[in-house]
Formats: sequence, structure tokens, C-alpha cells
Amino acid sequence: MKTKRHALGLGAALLALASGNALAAEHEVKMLNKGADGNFIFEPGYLKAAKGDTVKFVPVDMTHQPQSEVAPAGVAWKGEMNKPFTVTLASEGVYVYSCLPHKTMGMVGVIQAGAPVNLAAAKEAAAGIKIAQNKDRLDKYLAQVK
Ligand SMILES: [Cu+2]
Repeated sequence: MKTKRHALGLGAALLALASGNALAAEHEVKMLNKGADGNFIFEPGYLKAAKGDTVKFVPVDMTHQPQSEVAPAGVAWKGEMNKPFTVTLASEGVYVYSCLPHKTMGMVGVIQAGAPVNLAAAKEAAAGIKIAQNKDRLDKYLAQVK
């Protein structure tokens, strides 16, 4: 997992620390035809982040399109095919998302922003997602939410 902090001068960083402001991180999730754990997959499939962080979906391979399945506070989002897409994790909780054309192939992912305040509802909604292949992936990702 690659996490990139915004570049700040030391003075600004110290000021931010002194004032108690956490620096928002930008995370990357790759959209791949073939990954370390199988075909048609997001990497990382489970991502731990903080509220206020951003997640950039990177179209390493083509024909992928990220979309939310479950989001805290019901905030839905949808990227465009073959384009980088950035989501701000405005609400704390568990986000479950999928790739529109490859959802049934198990191209799904989980993002945890801060505390998993909606975990029970997220698990229930995730169980309703129709996945034909790589059925264990989503459960594996959700099991990492702590
Ligand atoms: Cu896809």
C-alpha cells in the first residue's frame, strides 16, 4: 500500500501538529486485470484510512469503473470508466465498493475510515451483493475491519 502525505514544509508541519490538525493522507487503490490475489481486483482490497483522507482509484488496466455499494451516511459515488477517480472519506465508517463491469467477478473492495461505526449495516448490505466468482474476497476484506 502506498500512502502519500501532502508535502509540507517543516514549519507548516510543526504548526499543524501544534494546532492539533491531522494531515489528510491520499491513498491509492489500483484497478487491475491481474493482481497478487487474483484477476479483476482492487489493490489493496482492504484499506485502512482516516476520516478526511482521500482515496484515488488508479486505472492501471482499462475497463474498470469504481462505484460505491455501501457508504456511511448513505453518500453514494461513481467514477468514470478508465479514468482516475478520487473520493474524499467525509464520513467515518466502512465503505464497500465494486467495479461496475466486474462486480459479479468479485471485483469489490472495502475502505475503513476511522471507527467502523456502520459495520453491522455494511456487512448486511455486502451480503446482498451478487457475486459469482471470488465469493470469499469481500468476506476476507470485511474480516480485516477492526
Ligand atoms: Cu473492473
